[in-house]
Amino acid sequence: MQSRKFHFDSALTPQGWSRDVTVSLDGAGMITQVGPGEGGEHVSGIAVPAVPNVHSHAHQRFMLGLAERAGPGADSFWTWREAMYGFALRLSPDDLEAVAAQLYVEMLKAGFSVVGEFQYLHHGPDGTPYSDPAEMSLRCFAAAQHAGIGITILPTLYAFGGFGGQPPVPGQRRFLNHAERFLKIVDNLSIQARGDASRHVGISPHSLRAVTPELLREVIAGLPPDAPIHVHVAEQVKEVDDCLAFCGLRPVELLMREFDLTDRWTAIHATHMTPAEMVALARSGAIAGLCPTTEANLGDGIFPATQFMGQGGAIAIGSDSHITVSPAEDLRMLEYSQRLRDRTRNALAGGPGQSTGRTLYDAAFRGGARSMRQPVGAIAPGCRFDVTVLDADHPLLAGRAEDSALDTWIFSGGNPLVRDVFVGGRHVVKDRHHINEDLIARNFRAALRRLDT
Ligand code: NGQ
Ligand code: ZN
Repeated sequence: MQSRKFHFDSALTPQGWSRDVTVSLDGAGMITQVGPGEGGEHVSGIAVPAVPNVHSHAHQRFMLGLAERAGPGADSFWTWREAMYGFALRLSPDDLEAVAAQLYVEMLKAGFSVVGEFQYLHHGPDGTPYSDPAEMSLRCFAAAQHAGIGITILPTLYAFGGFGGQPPVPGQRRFLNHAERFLKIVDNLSIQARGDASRHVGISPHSLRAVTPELLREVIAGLPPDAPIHVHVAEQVKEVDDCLAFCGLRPVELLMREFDLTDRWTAIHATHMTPAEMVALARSGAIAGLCPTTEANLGDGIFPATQFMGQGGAIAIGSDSHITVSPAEDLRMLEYSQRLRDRTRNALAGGPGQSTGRTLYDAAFRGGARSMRQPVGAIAPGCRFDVTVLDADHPLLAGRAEDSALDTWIFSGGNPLVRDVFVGGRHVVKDRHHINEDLIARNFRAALRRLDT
């Protein structure tokens, strides 16, 4: 690619909102300069840094709308999980690639530019590894490339069925690895990511139910020292109770006793914490990877966001099971959970007079960039040009600018206000259309027909 320039009427930069901004890019899609004045290609609308989607299980997108019917007994997270395992056993590599590509198109159209793929469907349906044990994760790379989204692949380390190394259940057979084969997966992915700025590799120990601290330490010792680590923790009350019964500690306490958490770590959910755990997690620098629409859908509970952010804790957002795919909706759900719990308004705004949407949006793109460990998260020199452009001509944005435009986007229902999205300087969503959306949708429909949903 050539070096280029884009001109925006309005843009959110680290210095705040600026009018008439020209952004220069190098041939690799990295920002070299941001300054006042006109020049280059004019893109109409309001430019904001695109948000990373730090927690995705792409395979779950294909059960969308198929788990919302009351079961014979009481429904819970755990009955949903049984149903999800049933769906997960049916996907072939081609199916996963088709489902993930469609999902990634939807993410881009909603304003996300990077996905953290927490990928645990490693082996064939009977549990036999593919000839390349990284096959399924490589399909996520292929889907991301086709869609043009940045990806931090987080192959999942999964070995056990419960705290203390309990045996896995048959429904988990596609997920399981020992340290050696797992590190082979990481290596094979790293080879494919080398020299590609839109790909990055980390790991995701599934949870302290699925790995022991000893196994995880062995794997971490085989990784580059700054590879990101994402782990589910304390999502459900039953998980907290089982952890207490196993070792007398709660999951976040156990995680922090066993590992020295830093901003290399993202704690997914961390819903159920005591005030002391919450303060310790916030001070560790670890990012809380929140998935508010999935957490609501699965009946997890309410994350203590006012307290955690009040302690300076970093957050990021993820669409997780993809029951909804929208940064605006996840941020709105996060704010509403606090309002409903506390019977207040503007619960997460930074302070008097500050915009709630702006506080949340800043937190999500900054925390998201750290969690993904990719050079994104600001319209500033040295960052990748990952930018979401809101449609200033949309009737809902008439008379709205800057923070009020962000608040309107986040509180109005979201996605229709996103007009253009750039990833690494590539214009992947143009006037609400993704550049490959027809072909990707055709492949997705064919996969759903094969899967007979
Ligand atoms: C997952 N999903 O791994 O997809 C989990 C459910 C589990 C969410 N936690 C399975 N939202 O936690 O064991
Ligand atoms: Zn998850």
